[in-house]
Amino acid sequence: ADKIPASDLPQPVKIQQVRYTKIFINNEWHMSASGRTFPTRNPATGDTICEVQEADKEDVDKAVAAAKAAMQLDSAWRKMEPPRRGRLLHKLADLVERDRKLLATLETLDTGKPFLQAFFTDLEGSIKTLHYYGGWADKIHGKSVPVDETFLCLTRLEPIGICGAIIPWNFPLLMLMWKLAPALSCGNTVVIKPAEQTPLTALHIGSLIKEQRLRRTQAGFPPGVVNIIPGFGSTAGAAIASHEGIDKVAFTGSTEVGQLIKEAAAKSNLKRVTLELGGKNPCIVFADCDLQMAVEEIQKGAFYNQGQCCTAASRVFVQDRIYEEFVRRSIENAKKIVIGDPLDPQTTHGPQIDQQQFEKIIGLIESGKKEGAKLEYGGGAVGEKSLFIHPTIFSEVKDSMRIAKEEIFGPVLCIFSFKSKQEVIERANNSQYGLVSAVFTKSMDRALSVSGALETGTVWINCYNAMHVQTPFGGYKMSGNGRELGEYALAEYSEVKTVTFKMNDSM
Ligand code: TXE
Repeated sequence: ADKIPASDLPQPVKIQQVRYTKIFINNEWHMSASGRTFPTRNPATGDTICEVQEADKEDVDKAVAAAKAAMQLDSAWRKMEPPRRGRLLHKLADLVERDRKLLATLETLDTGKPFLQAFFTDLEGSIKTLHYYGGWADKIHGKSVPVDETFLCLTRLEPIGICGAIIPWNFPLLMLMWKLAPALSCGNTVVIKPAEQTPLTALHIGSLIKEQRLRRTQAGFPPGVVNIIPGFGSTAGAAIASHEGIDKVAFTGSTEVGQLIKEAAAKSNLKRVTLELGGKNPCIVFADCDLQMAVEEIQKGAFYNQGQCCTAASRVFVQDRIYEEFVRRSIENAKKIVIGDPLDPQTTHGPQIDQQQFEKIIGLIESGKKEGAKLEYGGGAVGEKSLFIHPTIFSEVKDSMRIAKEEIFGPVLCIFSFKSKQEVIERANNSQYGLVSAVFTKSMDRALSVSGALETGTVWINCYNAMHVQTPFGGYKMSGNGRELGEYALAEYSEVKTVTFKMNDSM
């Protein structure tokens, strides 16, 4: 967005009334079985945007029945040629592109994230994910495996079946696409639960699936392939995790709920589980780095999306020789952040998602002050009765403090100082989490040796939040199980079957 002249920047669209607020099953819109609805709110204003039908167990059962019927061996979906599955994903990407401004506006209203970030990151990433897995659909194949001359062994990759997806509120559309696109590419059917705070973009995707189907020239996804059920975690979400008819569940959210989901999966039908959970991500800034670049990249990492990222740069270890200068420049850089109405293209920092998250973050900021970290910038709410929090910088943070150990999920940058490489690797790895890390240095030898030692699923060198749909993403330790994105995600949505032929006529 920095390179585009201001007059050419996309503008949010005016939304008088949100059109899609019901439960999407079998390519049709449904009222909730209980008759209940729930409000979805704009975190920037506190206003209710609209009421949404509230799915519960009964609605999940209906969605699973639809997804199961669509998965029968003789169904249109099972018999569809793989290239056609790919074309449907590409076509869906085109419809998302067509509605890009509308979707980015809905995302901004529902999450409070700045519109241009929604437009350039969430929407760009969603479209790329659909195209990428559209490309894979006809390239997912097994092997022939040499055993001995009396047998011929083949492996086949088959869909797992009905895949549940439980989505968080920080990147509602993007996290949905990370699950929907590989699941469909591999030939599965899906039951998706968006977060209760942010159901609107997911429901708009339901309308695009339905529209695709209605076009006479090109049949779309058959009914039941994609089902979207807005509702709460402890009801609809829990019903997915423990459902006997669901074969796999993919979850992004808190580590605590990730544990509940794995437990429910184990106690029900041992469904496959992939989890993308919290992080407490270390960044290591060596004295020989490009300092200004490190300051800017790390600050984006810490404050992007109001700090509500599982990848947030949350433990920044700076070598003692450049420590003071790093802190000084970080404060200067933070002054450039523009807090305001997320729909205004100038705004770079919006509100937190809801009161609960707001209070958790303020509580952690207060704990930092009490435990003796040095508050360098920000440190509290912006005004009264709002969900906005000032980007906050603490220096002199000690490893034992709560802000050093707990995932804050808010705009708080914690700066630590270190002396040696050995020491900093041990401290960086001293966490239950292991999602991402970053190393800033001009020495490639050091970058390689440190990246080898860090216990995280991703290591960024001289960059931050450099996400690509082609590369796998996921966590070590309690940051999760399995990988999303890239070729690796295909394995998370496929079963491998060995087919062995006896050859009675061997030479
Ligand atoms: O997450 P939840 P919350 C972290 C972050 C944040 C904390 C709490 O630290 O402060 O989690 O956020 C559904 N069975 N992350 O409470 O509850 C819920 O409806 C099945 C990290 O919002 O984990 C929503 O769809 N599902 C993160 C989804 O889980 C359940 C993103 C996530 O909500 C459920 C979000 C249950 N019992 C929060 N309970 C990341 N990794 O990016 C809730 N859900």
